[in-house]
Amino acid sequence: MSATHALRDKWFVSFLPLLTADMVNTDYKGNWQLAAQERTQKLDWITSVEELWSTMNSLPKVHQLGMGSTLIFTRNNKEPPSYEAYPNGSRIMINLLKPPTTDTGLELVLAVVMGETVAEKASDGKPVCDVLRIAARPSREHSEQIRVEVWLSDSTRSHAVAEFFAEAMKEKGLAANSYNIAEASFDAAASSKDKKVLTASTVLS
Ligand code: MGP
Repeated sequence: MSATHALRDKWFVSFLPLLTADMVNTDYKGNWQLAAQERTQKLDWITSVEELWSTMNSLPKVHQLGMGSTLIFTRNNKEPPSYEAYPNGSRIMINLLKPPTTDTGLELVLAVVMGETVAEKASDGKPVCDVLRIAARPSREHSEQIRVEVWLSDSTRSHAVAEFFAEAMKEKGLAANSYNIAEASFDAAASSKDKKVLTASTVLS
């Protein structure tokens, strides 16, 4: 057996099948958190780098998970991953538009968040990225697009973390037109209006 490389924290992997507003309203009286809690499928813990990649290799590709479903990684499984559980938080949306960025970009985000490079480089060693949510988001232009959301417990770190991702993706050599990065708040009403899109160039300026 080769040595295993323990992660600083363990991460819990779960899967949330499509949850529409109609389903939440009809079956759960509009309570999204309750709906998510009941419908989430618990998969496994990840405690080492090796387990991260073996888990990723054993899971179906994001596009095969089913329309509207989400793969979720939660640090220490400490909070149910809902906006409500992150009152001081924010999220960074990373849209990976086309292959090969859909694979290499996803691997990069997983590695730097769980390997804590983001914490070291963008938040003074404090781990603020607590949730990763991955979903297929096909569009007419990009049929294989996936979206990776990184949820932060501390919104004051949001810009530095977004900048770090932009820089890391550039360094990795991913084509500038194959992804975009945006910061957003958790304010449900504002979330769609309030997305601040940062292209690779604006985030680095
Ligand atoms: P989504 O699956 O994150 O996708 O949420 P989408 O369509 O990109 O939504 P966006 O608003 O993030 O751009 C689909 C919908 O489910 C949201 O618009 C909310 O109505 C609801 N929803 C999702 N989450 C993660 C939460 C949550 O944590 N709390 C509550 N109350 N509603 C949520």
